[in-house]
Amino acid sequence: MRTTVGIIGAGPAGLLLARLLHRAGIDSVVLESRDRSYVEQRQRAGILEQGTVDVLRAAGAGERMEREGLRHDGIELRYDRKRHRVDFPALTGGRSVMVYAQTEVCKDLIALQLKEGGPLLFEAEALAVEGADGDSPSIRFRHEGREDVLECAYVVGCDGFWGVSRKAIPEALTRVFERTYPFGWLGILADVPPSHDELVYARHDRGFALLSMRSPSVSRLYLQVPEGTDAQSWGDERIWDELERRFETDDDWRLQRGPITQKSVTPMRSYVHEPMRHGRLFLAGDAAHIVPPTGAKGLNLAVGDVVTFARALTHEKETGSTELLDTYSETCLARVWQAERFSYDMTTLLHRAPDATPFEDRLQVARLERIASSEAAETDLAEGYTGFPFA
Ligand code: RFL
Ligand code: PHB
Repeated sequence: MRTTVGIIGAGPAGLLLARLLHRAGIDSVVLESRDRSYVEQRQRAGILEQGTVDVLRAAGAGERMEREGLRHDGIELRYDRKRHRVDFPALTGGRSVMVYAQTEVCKDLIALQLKEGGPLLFEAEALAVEGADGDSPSIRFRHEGREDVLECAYVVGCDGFWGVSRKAIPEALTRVFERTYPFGWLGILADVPPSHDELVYARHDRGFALLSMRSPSVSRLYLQVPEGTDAQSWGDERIWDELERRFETDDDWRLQRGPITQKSVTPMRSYVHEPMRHGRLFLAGDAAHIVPPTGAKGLNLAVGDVVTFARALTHEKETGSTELLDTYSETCLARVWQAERFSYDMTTLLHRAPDATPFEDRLQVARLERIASSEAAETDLAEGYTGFPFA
């Protein structure tokens, strides 16, 4: 099998890249190790930045998002039993975000790809990327019990943090920057209308809590828990009791409870792999970088990477110049590091480390008070949350 761009992974990065290339008249093949329903059901991100929304619309993939997505003009910060709303459009010259789940983005892109795009093979596991530093890289993969080779002009590794593509970059050329956090998020889905019409990020002495949503009738909530916590060790009532305590306010706000339909724990990590390119192999999305979910940046970074790659390859096709492909890694990393910084700041602002001292507790509250009382500080948060511009 032969194609121009071999794409490993059908998460948001791989699927959107295939769509962008298709619109630019460049052929591709997507190899995905899992089956379709697994990819469509995997609960993850919920927040799309304005720039991501614009890209999906321009790619002709925004129709259902337009109808079912919820535009959000702010978030609430909660601390010391107080509430502070951050008004995005007022602080950023009109920017907002969209609540539209990653599962739905993936469903929309898969349907479009199968209808209009090039091959998208499920249960096709890439085993290795070969010849990345030569002129004709290839992907060795297993599909329907057989091993096969996909010959490509370019390979884009969109295979997430646990994928194989990153391994094809020689260690001697690589630098990894990493930080793990001594806590995780216990996430639940519940069949109950969200108790607030915007997301609530709460700092509490017992730990962080987040109220989010999937639709007007489905809530998505998270609790900071110790690293290594087993989700099943938390009973439903205990989860609701703990959420209630961490969201407590002095006014009459109440948390609505409902049946919990899903429970899982996510570890928290910051990770950057440099460079993001080696010869004709390019890394995009979680394959190259991870952020803790507090800033809602992971999916949006993946979108920035694939937009950058699609633009660079289109430029090469139209002008013969490889200049944008050659600067892919630097271009992406500049935005990646801004998102790393923002996600780290949000995480350390709102989570309570197991060894936190009373001094650090006071500093966190002082940082929150600063955001609530200084338009400059609040604008910095609003600009970061609604998204750094694509290059
Ligand atoms: P993905 O989504 O991990 O997709 C990678 C795909 O590659 C496949 N794969 C392979 N295929 C073939 N051969 C192989 N050898 C393969 N190895 C792996 C996998 O099966 C998979 O289908 O990476 P991608 O596309 O880079 O997308 C990244 C995002 O998924 C991720 O950054 C976000 O989900 C992070 N994230 C959030 N991001 C946001 O922008 N906003 C949010 O609100 C947000 N909330 C979150 C999050 C992530 C979370 N978890 C579970 C980590 C909340 C949570 C709880
Ligand atoms: C989500 O809805 O899953 C979500 C929202 C905001 C975040 C992280 C996750 O910061």
